[in-house]
Amino acid sequence: MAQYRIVSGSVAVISIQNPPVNALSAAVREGLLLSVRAAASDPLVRSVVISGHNGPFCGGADIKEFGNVSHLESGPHLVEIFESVEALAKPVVAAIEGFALGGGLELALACHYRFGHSEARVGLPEVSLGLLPGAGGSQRLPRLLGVRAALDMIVTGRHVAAGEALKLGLLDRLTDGNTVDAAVRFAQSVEGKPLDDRRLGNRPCPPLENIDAFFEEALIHARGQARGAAAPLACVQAVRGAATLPFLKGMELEKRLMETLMTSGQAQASRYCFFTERGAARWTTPTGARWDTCRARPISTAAVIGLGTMGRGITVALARAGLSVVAVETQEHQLDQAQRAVSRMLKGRGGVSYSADLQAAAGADLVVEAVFEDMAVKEEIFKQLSSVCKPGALLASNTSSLDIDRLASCTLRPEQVLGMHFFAPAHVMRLLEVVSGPRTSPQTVAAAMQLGRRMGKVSVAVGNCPGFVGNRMLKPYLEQAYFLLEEGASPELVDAALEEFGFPMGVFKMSDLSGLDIGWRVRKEEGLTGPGVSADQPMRSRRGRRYSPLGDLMCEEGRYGQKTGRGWYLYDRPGGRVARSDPWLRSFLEEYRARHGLLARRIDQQEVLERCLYALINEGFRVLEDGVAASPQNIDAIYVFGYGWPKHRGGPMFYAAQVGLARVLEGLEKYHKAHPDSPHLQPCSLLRRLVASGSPPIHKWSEVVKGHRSQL
Ligand code: 3H9
Repeated sequence: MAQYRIVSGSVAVISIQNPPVNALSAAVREGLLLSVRAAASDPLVRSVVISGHNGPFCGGADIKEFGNVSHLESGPHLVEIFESVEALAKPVVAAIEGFALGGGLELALACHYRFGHSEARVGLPEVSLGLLPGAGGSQRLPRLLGVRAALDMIVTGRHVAAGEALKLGLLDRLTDGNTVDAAVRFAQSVEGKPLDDRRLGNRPCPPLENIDAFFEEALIHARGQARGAAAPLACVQAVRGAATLPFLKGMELEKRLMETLMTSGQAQASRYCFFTERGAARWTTPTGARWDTCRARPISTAAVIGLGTMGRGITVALARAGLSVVAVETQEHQLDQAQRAVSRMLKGRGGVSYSADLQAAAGADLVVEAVFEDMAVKEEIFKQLSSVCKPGALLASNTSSLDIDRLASCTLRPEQVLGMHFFAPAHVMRLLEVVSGPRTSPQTVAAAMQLGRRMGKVSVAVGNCPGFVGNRMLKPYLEQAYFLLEEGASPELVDAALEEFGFPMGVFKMSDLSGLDIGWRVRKEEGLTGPGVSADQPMRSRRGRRYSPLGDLMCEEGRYGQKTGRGWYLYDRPGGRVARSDPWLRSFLEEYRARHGLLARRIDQQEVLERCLYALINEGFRVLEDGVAASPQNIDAIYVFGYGWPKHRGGPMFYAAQVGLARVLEGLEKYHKAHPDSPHLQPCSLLRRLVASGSPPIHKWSEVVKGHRSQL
């Protein structure tokens, strides 16, 4: 809806009313158009102010309508409304508080003047929904800012703070006071003034030299960043239209491009990610119980134990969220280094104190243990924390795979023990797995979930099992990648297939980055490594299933990845980042295959994708079956925000649904038949049952999962 009132005798104030973000739903569009017409025809009205009701200006088109063509098409179209706004013969001023995003900013661009609150932000984030600014934004913004600045905003979708927007010329004025009042006063001051030059649709785009070369380069750059996503490329094309075509022709191009994107699988996947991210915070158990209503104890002080890379990042994330943090590291040398690194990351901001003594954690509301991934060391720390910390304090471990319940058993407060699995670098990565053990209380989980939100994380509540959700699913994916090397693939081939799919990094580059020694240490602890020469434990088999010792052999050669300058790839120095193919590796693999009587065969990209991704997806179904994740949406949030799964492919479970569950099942059956000693390829029973019940859409899977035990 839109509210319409006349103030100061001559100013029509139209305010968009659709909480919480004033999205442009069909009813709002209807109201807006009627209000604009009313302002046009009322002789008393000499100027117009458009604002958002109760705070934010407008969060753009109503994303909930996108999946439903009949909703989208009911009511007037945004393009038509914005044309009437721009064409109005009376000055129209946008009064922007909070945010003007997507269609919201496009509306402001159709206005003749833009007034902003100093804390407002503006942007065209359509690209992250797999779209482009499709209500004139791709044509009006370049006319206002010039091609370079407009292209940057449109292709990245970034939010621009008011100060920068003023400098760019996107906002005409800022105020610290009441934006609507200021806009009304301003509107009165420009009543009767000529408007032609204020109409962006009338203006040519500021000229640009070497236009062809500029857009050629922009396309190459966007292609490099887009990792297979169509929207950034369409954004470049649309902006090119703004720079080279008359306004109306440019609008036609924008419309054509938008129509293609809007109905694409990529936009559907990106939209799904938008709601998945928000849904994770709502946090329901697989049985449908809601815990987000739980009263959680507020957390204002925290202690971080262990200041390696993870501990430092966690300290920064907590301090940035406004907590007062005690950072504890018992090794003096490491403490000094960490203190310098954390101060640098926090850019001198306070809130962190340092200590070499665990006693310093005594007063904290929450302790996050981030020491070395070693059960015995962690158990000892939890024992000490149990007696050192104040009674209500929550004790969290940043373990990436160890048993939370075992840690809880070392304390006298098992209901206050949980896992908070951060992802490196912890102050940057959005994902937080909040791990609930069998004895963790809902209040404890709720406190961690709320804290995650304060840190700007996508927090997902998960159950306790080795690797929790993310790393548990990663294991079969990695395993298949190793098997593919044994069978004839190269790291380059496997990585290329995964990068073309959209991952920022293939699996082998990723292992080089995180360090091959980490998995090696875990496998050693599990008793999996070693020569395995006995008859019941041959080299390539462990506990009756296929095993690839390739990673172990690499570590024995001292090839730990980037940190040693050599891993699956070669780097120019230890710690180097640029991966080059290594001829050594090729002969290493050839010798390995010869030693084990393996015949290298030609492996294509499709097999790489199917083997790696289907194995991962299959484990995802097992995770659902075991009740370790509450929903397929939660699994997808974990993969998109923690593991680089491309947003335009929605997440592994969404991808499985998009490929077709029957096809995934068929693929797994085929590969399991060819590799019967690889149990991760054996289709899980939930997948079979879903296919048997006609492959229902993803939001209905819970009906088939129902009845299973929940670990949440
Ligand atoms: C567009 O405009 C296309 C046009 O170019 C052309 C069309 C032809 N619609 O994020 P929050 C819901 S595309 C519907 O938690 P915050 C959201 O789901 C659009 N619903 O709040 C949530 O609901 P629930 C371009 C929306 O304060 C609730 O509002 N615009 C929309 O942390 C609160 O959201 C964008 O891409 C929407 N547009 O952040 C902006 N936006 O409570 C997308 C939000 O049921 N939105 N909801 O879970 C955002 O980035 C953030 O929501 C915003 C507020 C920054 C606005």
